[in-house]
Amino acid sequence: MKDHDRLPYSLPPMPEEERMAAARAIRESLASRRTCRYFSHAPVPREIIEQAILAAGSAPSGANHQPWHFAVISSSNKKRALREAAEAEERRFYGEDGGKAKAGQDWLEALGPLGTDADKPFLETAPWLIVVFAQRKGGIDEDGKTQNYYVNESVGIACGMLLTTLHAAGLATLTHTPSPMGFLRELCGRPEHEKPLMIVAVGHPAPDATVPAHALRKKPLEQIASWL
Ligand code: IYR
Repeated sequence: MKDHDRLPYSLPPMPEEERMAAARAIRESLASRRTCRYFSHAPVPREIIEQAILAAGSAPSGANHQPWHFAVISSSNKKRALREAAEAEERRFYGEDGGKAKAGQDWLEALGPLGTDADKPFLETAPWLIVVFAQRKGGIDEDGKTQNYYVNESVGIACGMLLTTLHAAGLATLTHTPSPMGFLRELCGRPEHEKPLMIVAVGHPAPDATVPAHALRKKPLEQIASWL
C-alpha cells in the first residue's frame, strides 16, 4: 500500500436511540471528571498508561504528522527532580521566593478559588507523570527537519483524548503547567525543537482528596453554543 492510495471508510449502523444513549453516557461520565491535586501512592499498571497514550496518539493532527511525544516518568528520583525544578519556577510565579510574583495581580486573583500555591506534592505522590511535548518539526518520520502544522491544536486534541481515556479507566488526572517549562526538555532528554506543553499527573485520588467548589461551575449549553 502506498501513501496516496485511498481506502473505503464507513461506520457501523446504529439506531438513533442507541446513538443518543451513547452520547449521553459519555457526556455524563465526562461531567464527573475533576482535576485532582491530591493523589494516593496506589500504583497504576503501566499497561493502562500505554493504552491511554495510544488513544492520544490516534488523534487527528496537521498533515497526520502526529507532532507529539509523551515522556513517561515513574521513578521516584526523576519525580523528585521534576518536583524540585517545577516548585522553583512556581515560587517565582507566586512570589513565594521573596521577590515580586511573576504572575500579575489579576492572574493571582483568578487562581484564588483554586487555592493553588507553589507547593506541588502531587508531582511525587502520583504514580505516573506524563510530560507532553509538542514537536515543532519532524514530520511523520521524526526527521527533526520537516515542518509540522497546527502543532498546538493537534497536541491539544491528543491531550483531551489522553484525559478522556484515563478518566474512562477510573483514574484521576491533573494537567500541570509550571511556567516556564523549558527545564522539562533537559529532564526528559528531548531535543530543542520539542516544546514541553504540559505535565499530566495520573493516579488514584487520595482518600481525603477534595476539589474546589469553583470547579463545579460549568457553563450551560445556551452559553457555550450558538445555532446558526
Ligand atoms: N502553574 C501554576 C498556576 C496555575 C495557573 C492556572 I491558569 C491554573 O488553572 C492553575 C494553576 C500552578 O500550577 O500552581
